[in-house]
Amino acid sequence: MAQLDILEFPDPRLRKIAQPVAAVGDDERALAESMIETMYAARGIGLASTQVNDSRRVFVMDVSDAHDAPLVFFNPEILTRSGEQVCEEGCLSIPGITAEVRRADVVKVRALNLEGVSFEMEVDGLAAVCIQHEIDHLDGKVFFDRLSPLKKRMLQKKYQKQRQGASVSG
Ligand code: K2U
Ligand code: ZN
Repeated sequence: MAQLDILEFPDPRLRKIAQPVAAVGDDERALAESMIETMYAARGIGLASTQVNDSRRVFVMDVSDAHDAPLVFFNPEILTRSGEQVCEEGCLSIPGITAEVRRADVVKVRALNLEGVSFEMEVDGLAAVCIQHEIDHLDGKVFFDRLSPLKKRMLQKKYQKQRQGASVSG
């Protein structure tokens, strides 16, 4: 499989809303495999198709300690969410910036797996954060959007300065 380019904020393509797949075929499985390879290469624990400029609605995740248990979620839907947690989040599309984000602590999600079979999973903690973070990407959102207007403005300025510094130093 191939490593894919990850779009970086403020690329407008990160604002596209991913569309459900009609079926999980060989092309969809190849996309998922490439996303898993790209996620590991970028040292991520999640990656959404929007971040690699693909409109099919899928994300991959691996929150295992050994980074050897990738999961694939086509057409994911959050069925229930409960509780609350605050997690320091980063994003492969917004490198170098982190912020505390408030999200549900427990989520139950339904999706199609690599064989196109529907499954449900209830998770908490970091897995729950990751699932919510990735589904936000599929809906054209980034974690900045979940911050207060002041915090969002501050971090966007910090990120822009960081990118300008990087482009000057080459
Ligand atoms: O979608 C992405 O950009 C990958 C995200 C997923 C994620 C964000 C916040 C919290 C959990 C998952 C990350 O960049 S993956 C990097 C990472 C690694 C370990 C812990 C948290 C984030
Ligand atoms: Zn992200």
